[in-house]
Amino acid sequence: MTADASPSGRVIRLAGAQLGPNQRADTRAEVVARMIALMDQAHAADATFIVYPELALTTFFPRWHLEDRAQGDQWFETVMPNPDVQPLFDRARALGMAMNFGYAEKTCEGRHFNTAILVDATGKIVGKYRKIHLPGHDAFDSERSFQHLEKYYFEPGNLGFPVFEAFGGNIGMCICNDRRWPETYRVMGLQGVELIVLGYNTPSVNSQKPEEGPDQRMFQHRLSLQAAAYQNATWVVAVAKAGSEDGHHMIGGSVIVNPEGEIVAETQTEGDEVMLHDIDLDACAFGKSTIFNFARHRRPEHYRLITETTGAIQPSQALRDKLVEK
Ligand code: CDT
Repeated sequence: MTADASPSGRVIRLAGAQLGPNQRADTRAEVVARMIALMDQAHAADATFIVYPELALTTFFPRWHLEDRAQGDQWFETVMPNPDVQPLFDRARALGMAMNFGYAEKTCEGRHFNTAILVDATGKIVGKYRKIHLPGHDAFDSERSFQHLEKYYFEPGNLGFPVFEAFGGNIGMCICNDRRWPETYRVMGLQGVELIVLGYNTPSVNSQKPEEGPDQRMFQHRLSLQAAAYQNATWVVAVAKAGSEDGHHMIGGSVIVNPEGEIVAETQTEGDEVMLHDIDLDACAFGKSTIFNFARHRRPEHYRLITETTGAIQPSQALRDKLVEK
């Protein structure tokens, strides 16, 4: 789906590059070749910024429990770019294409993160984000119909939710499950974010609730993104890795959401597919200066619980007294 070009001066022609499934046996070289093919399509359509999914280079490996955790390092990158990924960087630079993609990162200190990077049109990494909201569990769980071991393979990100001045605007990143948490977007909203890019791998069934299937998952996916875009007056671009990886199905439904919360582009398949839109960054200004003018309307003195507590606490008179402004 393509939308009309905007008359504004700060317009990015953006391509969301949904990936179909990466099987466990697929090599990095095979996946990178598909990513390059999508980049070529995006370039032919005049896009200058391409967004790929979470853990784009591999299968969604947290579904696989390896007794020996260290064996999981086969799915991690220790250097970026590395020889497997260099062809993608080379093609991006040759085409003058900026990009964002996710990968499993192992640092030189041996720490493991679920990471996304922002790369400018010269091939320079200008931004990095490490996933903060890690869903799932940290040990094999026989009660689930399949595993989701992000807490086993990764530690929570340590870079906060940074916003980068890039491509003429304020650009932020988050990853998959982060998109379900309002805090993710508001912290970036408070840095004036105008475009949030994210990738996801979302199983189409809840492993703990079989009646929660693809329709409900798609509804909650869109609900989260559309609410966040509207409430922070920002563009949000969400790109799936979709389809069936070794028999494990994931939803598609990659979307571009405008600052009014409306979906303006959406993929139609569960395979490799490019969606396009002209992202007018100036379209954020109205919401940011009116109903969501944070400086004018926010009341952080009443939001203390958000940073002072993690889990919900029981209401009590003592708590109510504590929350009253004195
Ligand atoms: N990759 C990822 O974060 N997926 C989660 C699955 C949630 S169920 C454990 C998501 O929020 O889509």
